[in-house]
Amino acid sequence: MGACYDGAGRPQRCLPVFENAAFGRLAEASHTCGSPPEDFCPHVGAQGAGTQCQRCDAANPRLHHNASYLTDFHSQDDSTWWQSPSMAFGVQYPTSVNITLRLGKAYEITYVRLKFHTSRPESFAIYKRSHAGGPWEPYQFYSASCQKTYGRPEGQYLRPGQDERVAFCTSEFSDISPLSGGNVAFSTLEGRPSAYNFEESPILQEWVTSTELLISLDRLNTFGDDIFKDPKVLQSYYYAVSDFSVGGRCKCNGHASECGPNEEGRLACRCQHNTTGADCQRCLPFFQDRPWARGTAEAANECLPCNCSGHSEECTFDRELFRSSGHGGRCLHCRDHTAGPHCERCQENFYRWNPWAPCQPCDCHPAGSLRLQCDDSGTCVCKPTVTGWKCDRCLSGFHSLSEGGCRPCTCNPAGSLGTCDPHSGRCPCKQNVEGNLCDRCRPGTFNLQPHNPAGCSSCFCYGHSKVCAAAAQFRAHYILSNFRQEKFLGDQRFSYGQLLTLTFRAPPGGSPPPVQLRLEGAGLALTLQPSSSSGPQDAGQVGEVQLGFQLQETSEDAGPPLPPFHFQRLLANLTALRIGASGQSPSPSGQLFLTEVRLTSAQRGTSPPAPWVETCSCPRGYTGQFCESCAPGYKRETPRGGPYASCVPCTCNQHGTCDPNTGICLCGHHTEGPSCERCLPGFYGNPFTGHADDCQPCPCPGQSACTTLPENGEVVCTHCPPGQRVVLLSIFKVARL
Ligand SMILES: [Ca+2]
Repeated sequence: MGACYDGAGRPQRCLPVFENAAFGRLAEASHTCGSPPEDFCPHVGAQGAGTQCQRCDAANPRLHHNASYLTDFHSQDDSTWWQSPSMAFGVQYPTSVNITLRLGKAYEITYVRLKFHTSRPESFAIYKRSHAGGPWEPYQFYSASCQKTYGRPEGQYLRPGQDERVAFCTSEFSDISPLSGGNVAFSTLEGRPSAYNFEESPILQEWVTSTELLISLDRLNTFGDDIFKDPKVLQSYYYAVSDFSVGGRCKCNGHASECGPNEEGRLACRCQHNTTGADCQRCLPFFQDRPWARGTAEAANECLPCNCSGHSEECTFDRELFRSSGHGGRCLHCRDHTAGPHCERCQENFYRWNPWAPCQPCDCHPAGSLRLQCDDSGTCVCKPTVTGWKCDRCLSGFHSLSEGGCRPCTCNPAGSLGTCDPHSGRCPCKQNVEGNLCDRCRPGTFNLQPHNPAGCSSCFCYGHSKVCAAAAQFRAHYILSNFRQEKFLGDQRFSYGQLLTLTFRAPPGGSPPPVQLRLEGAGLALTLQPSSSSGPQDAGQVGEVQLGFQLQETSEDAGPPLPPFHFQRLLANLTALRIGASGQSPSPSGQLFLTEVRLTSAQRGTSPPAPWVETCSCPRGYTGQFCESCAPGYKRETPRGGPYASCVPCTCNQHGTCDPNTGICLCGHHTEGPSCERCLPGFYGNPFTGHADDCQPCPCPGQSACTTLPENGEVVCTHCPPGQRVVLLSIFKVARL
């Protein structure tokens, strides 16, 4: 019963020692004899003594009978007693004499015993307080007149279903005899059925609990001789108690084996089993895993610590949590970014690799993640177009991460070299392509095509224009070999950027032959390597191998490097096309046969379209689809200089147009000469002023030739017929008008 833990350290029910709780505690009495000093006369027959009166004097240490004698050491032979004033001082019903005993804390009381020095009272009652400051509750009534004095029936029995916390009234101990040494003992549990199941009866546990006891002495027993008011007789009636005992234990609810003064000097249990409070009636703050309960013989019911996983030292009891999980301690203020009733998990939007690791923020990108919570590895769940551990990057092919995720790249596949920049969405363009989406040819180029490494082809226009577009009226056309070479020579501009395909019949196991193509023309030469090869390469089979050469300066390993204009110039006047196989024979087991040469070109028509043919926008002075001609009124700067030569205005003094190739003027207005710089014979005037009437017919007979005299402007006929004279122009002019 004593130790709160067994030899193995397991908790067990423990109780403070059973004691006389009144012993040494000073009781208070409402009335005590001796102030002023008075005589009292014990009854004849008491203790066999004679009728000798004695004196009670509160001021005299040898003659006082104050309340300290109630709870001092009791000796049968030499007893001390407390005594009230006698009936001569008015002590009798309805005046009560009260004795109060404060226990200082809750006790569980087994009995209350009074040993009277005189005879027992006719009526007295015991009251208690269950807790400090509570009401006085009746505990037991002793009376020869229960109904009359206390309004209660006499007897000690309970009706079925009745509250067991009921005070009985009994007459058993109210006789006047014995005249001295009468003993009354009240057993708190006697006559109460649940006493046999005390540990399971909170009602009786409360019934025996008491912090303060009150003995109310209400009516003295007399022989009836007091009615004559004889002072000697009245002095023989008084209350006197030699011992007041209270058997019980300090109430610690099974969780302490000792009681003693606490820090404030108040009596309290020395609580074990993680309990606290004066009566160990609560669990310690961090021991809220299950509800507090009294320790019983079967179960210590010790308080259990909260499980806060080491992240909190504070918790409260949560009934709902206890009901659902069996552990009611809800931890408070979880540290280290933990959460949950036991700080057993990470806070929202935090994670850890294992239960022992510290919680770390997920840091999921707010725009790129579907939610801010990551998994145990810190990996966030990304929106469909987003990637990365924290969803902070766009997937390849997407850009500009924002609230809606990433936007798809919209690069023009023909013009771009890959996917767009994940931040700006800008596409990487091929050499001749521009625009954020690589969907426009740069100035000077046209015909955006996926197979074109530069994206767009350079305008040719014989070097006269930088502005061109795809022509509408051309269709694809293939020049096939029957080994008549001329077909592949001459003007092959329409093959610019297109494929020349060589087909070989290869022996079994043959590898692509190391073939290169050499182009010559316009004083230029160029070597191209195959840009593609195809055909079955299965070992053991005779198959066709096709090698494609892209006729473009940007082709693989084109050498020497040639600007696009010159490459086209070469094609425009192709004089030789040589196919060369270098190195060893492709296979020791057989020969390689060239079976077909196929050149993609274009000719007039509509289908399939050939957008690689240009239509140029020509500057002033040029005309033709490719600016290959001089416009009317223009001539080659170099006569017969060909399409590459510049066109300049005709120099015909505005008397006619000129031949675009030779520049020779077709003169009108009666002029002649390479630049119409002369009047025709028979005409005169100044042809350099540029008017239609610059040259006038000579006013000579038969319209013969004439001339103007430079010194005075006179016109004189130079071929006058014989016998006619010169006529002055001025006169003639007047005459003519
Ligand atoms: Ca005593």
